[in-house]
Amino acid sequence: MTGAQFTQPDHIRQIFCSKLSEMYHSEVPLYGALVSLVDDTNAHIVATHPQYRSEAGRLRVERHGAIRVGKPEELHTLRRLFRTMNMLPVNYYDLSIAGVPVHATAFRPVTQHSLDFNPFRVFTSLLRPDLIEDAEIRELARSLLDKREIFHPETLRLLDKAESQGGLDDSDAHSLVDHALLTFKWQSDALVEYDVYNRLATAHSLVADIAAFKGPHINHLTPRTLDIDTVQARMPEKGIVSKHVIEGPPHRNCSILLRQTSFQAVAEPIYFLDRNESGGKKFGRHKARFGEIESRGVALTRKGLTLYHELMDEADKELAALKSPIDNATRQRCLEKVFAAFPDNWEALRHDGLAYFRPYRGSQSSTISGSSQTSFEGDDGNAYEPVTYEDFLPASAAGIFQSNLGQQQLTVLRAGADQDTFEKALGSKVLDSHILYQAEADGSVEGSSWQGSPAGL
Ligand code: OOG
Ligand code: NI
Repeated sequence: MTGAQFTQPDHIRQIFCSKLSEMYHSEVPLYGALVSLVDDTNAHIVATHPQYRSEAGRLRVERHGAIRVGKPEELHTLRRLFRTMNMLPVNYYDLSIAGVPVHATAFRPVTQHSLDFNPFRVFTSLLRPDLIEDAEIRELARSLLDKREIFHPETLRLLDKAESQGGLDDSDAHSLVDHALLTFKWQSDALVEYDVYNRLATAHSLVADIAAFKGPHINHLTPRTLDIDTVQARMPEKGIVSKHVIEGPPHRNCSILLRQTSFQAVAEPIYFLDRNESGGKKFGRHKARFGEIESRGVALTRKGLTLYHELMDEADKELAALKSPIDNATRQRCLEKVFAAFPDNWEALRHDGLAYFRPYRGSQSSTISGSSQTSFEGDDGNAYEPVTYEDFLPASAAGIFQSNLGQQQLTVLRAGADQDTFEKALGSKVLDSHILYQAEADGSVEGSSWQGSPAGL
């Protein structure tokens, strides 16, 4: 078979994303309510702000999702799976900083062409049993994970085939998507008894979420909105209980990085094994799955990120000094005040080297939330536009994890980052998003293909 007969990896990603979203709609109906609120809000903004019109299509399908796996081989196979969809691991995220015993990467398209076609990303965490303080629970989790197989044999066969021939024809591509979805699906039959689940949860509810189940159910999907403040404010109207605060930077004229909020995870029915009754089940509940929304701004350079972290630290200190629980309005007011020190016009951001910009591409203007105008003339006389931030923020991710895992006494060890072990499990290095953004700014990104391996993967 020749390359021309293979299904485009970008197309496989598009099918996978759309089927996953359909599956999640049916599994978590509240996600559907959130998506229609986001679609409504976006439609209103697009109707009143013509600069967004060319991107309305991308907005309707844009999603990111997240899964959490338990053992190195699982992460390794996920890398092979996402590779068939042109999704590569970008950045290493150490969540142990927030007492969450996982480290992570995001699989995503890496070229502008691929991102424009369909920007689907999956934040993928791997459990770090070494951070579980209690040795017995650590071993329990390890032995449960050792015994499970999260991939259908057909998924594994098709991955071998894709790798040996260099691609998949249409029927194999569809079959791969359908079998891969089984891994992401919710399974209400737990792998363990109720008391085993509870023991795992005493180490960390995340340990139970990963090790007590047969598979790494997709735990959220996230549509992108042009007005996150409005969606957050309107969630109660739709009977959606939102997370208390929006994570990330404040609302600005020139949006930076990523702002996120979610609704609280729903308590779903689970049937635990019951060792007293042969074949019997014990009914219980587990909270893991939620819906999230995001709004994306310009990608910041290392210099811009340093300033961002300084200002976030300053705001966090101010907020920590307040006695009362912090509501979203208080948090946003404080952030807006502190972020007055972060330039808020495109040319200043470009001139000061705080954010990434590329030569203006014409009508395909960037979908930067909340900004009235995205293309501009630099003081060198050239036209520019911002490069959208396509990644995640560890502090925000930790906030999202925590709001959905409940307030619990954290007993995990804080051993620091361990990127080497993560990359060994993955079977490759993670890409550095700064290199990708810089290449985009320089106009030097080559189209990525199945065979081509950008940035030396
Ligand atoms: C992942 C949380 C991280 C985000 O948007 O920052 C994430 C998880 O809860 O598994 O998805
Ligand atoms: Ni997320």
